[in-house]
Amino acid sequence: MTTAPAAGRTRRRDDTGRPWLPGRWAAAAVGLVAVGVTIGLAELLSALGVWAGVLHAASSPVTALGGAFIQLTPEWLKEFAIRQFGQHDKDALRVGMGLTLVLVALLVGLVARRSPRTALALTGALVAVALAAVWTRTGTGPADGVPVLLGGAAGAVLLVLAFRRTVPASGPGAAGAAEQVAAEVSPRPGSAPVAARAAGTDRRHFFRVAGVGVVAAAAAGALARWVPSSAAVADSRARFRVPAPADAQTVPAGTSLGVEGQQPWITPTTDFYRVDTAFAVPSLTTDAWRLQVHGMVERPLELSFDDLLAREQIQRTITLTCVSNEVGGDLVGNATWVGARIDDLLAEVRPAAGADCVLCTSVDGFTLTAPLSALTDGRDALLAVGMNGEPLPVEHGFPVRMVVPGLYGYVSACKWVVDMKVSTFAAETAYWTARGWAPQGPIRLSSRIDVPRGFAQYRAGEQIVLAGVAWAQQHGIRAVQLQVDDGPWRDAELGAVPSEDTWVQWRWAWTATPGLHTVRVRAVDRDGTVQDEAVRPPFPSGSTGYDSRSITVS
Ligand SMILES: Nc1nc2c(c(=O)[nH]1)N[C@H]1C(S)=C(S)[C@@H](COP(=O)(O)O)O[C@H]1N2
Ligand SMILES: [Mo]
Repeated sequence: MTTAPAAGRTRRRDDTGRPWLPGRWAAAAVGLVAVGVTIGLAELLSALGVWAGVLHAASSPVTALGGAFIQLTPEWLKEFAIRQFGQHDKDALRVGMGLTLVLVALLVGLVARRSPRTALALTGALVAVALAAVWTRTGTGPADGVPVLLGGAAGAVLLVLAFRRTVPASGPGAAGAAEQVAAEVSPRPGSAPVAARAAGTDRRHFFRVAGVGVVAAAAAGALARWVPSSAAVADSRARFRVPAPADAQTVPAGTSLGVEGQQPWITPTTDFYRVDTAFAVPSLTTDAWRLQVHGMVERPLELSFDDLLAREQIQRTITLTCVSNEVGGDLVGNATWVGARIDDLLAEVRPAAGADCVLCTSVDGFTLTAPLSALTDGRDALLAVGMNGEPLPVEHGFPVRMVVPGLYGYVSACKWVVDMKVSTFAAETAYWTARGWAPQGPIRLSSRIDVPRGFAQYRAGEQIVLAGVAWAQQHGIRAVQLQVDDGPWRDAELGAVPSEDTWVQWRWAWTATPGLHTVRVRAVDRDGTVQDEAVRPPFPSGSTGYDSRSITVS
């Protein structure tokens, strides 16, 4: 304890004896501990924040710095890294980043030995760099800087506590500390017992602080990993680039009719409906993902994510539909998926005769039974890794989900899929079928009015434009028809589509006569089947009935 301010600048000692100065290695190690505490705490706070849904994944300094580094790396260096390290270019990045941090941390400790203030300034600079990385990631906000700031504060406190004894109680800090060092090398004769005692106290303090720091950093780091690893998943997702498909469907011009208020033909990923039983979104990284394909098969197999990517990737636009969608509802969306064909995969494992279903299990235990025929009849059933040009969002099944045209999601679209067991409907029940939903779930022919949204008022003589979508996955839409009151059914204009597996936009213009009218919509598929008019609820096999609007013309 510095009980009396030092009198002279050259003899900066007090009556407790000369302050003990940690050795270089000890100092460097404490620098490591301080940076460890900073990163450990920041990672923990970030993981908790992401888990609680209040922070962005890039609030993690490691994620943010990695992202910033990749972004700032010049193209030639990236190419070099990919050439040198191939698949492991991200590991090389991680090792490089880790080494850099270790070096900076050692430097902080060494500097702190001489000048704690400079070390603090260095820590501040490190925090500033991490903050810049966090805040330049797309989607982050001011709050995402909190983990780094608090982590940095903790690291700074540790440095101050550890090196406090060598900070002069008064006088110019850095210069004073340097003088202390100078003074230390020529110990005052005769003060040895006191000095030894004081030095012992200081040393104990120093190592106690360092020890607490090590434990804190390790605990924070371990906890951060243990917090359902959404940060790790976000990191895994950020590092995955959807492969260029070997076979990409061409989408014709004119899919969108461009009516104001109409939903876009491709549903933006952020607007895509989400339905699942997952309370907390499962955390599965590409590294951890494995798919078991087994059951009634000749050659069971296991796929890693790399194995999956090594298979031919195809790109298809497919409209997904939830069986719970009400007439006119929005539990339906159209997206462009990239993935590997499921029929090829099943052909390789060779299902046994008599098998008629595939029990698909998600990493969180959700199950569904998909008809084996739908997965092997040549339709574009996919193990998808990409959605609208991006890796699957975590809530839509990252890293791998199923997409099967023509079947409702509850019997086909297993998200976070890790297990496919070829079996029989007689032997299996799945999550929803156990609750009474139909074992077979073909999507019902349906249509919807998007414009106008609800009750609408128009003036007599004004042209009223109605618009919406219709879908009949695996069958295709031949016509969409509209009926005013009890009048004849009239054909709407249809948008272009690349296949029968997507919804079709429609548009119909009508010049109104005064009065209150009801307009109804129905679709006809390519087989000539007319949409079912009977009103049915979604349970147990999908809603039916016509969507309609009341329109007042005055
Ligand atoms: N693991 C898992 N996959 C699942 C579900 C689920 O609850 N858990 N729900 C299914 C249902 S009912 C539908 S409609 C679709 C919805 O997919 P989306 O959330 O990506 O729109 O996912 C299907 N896959
Ligand atoms: Mo669903």
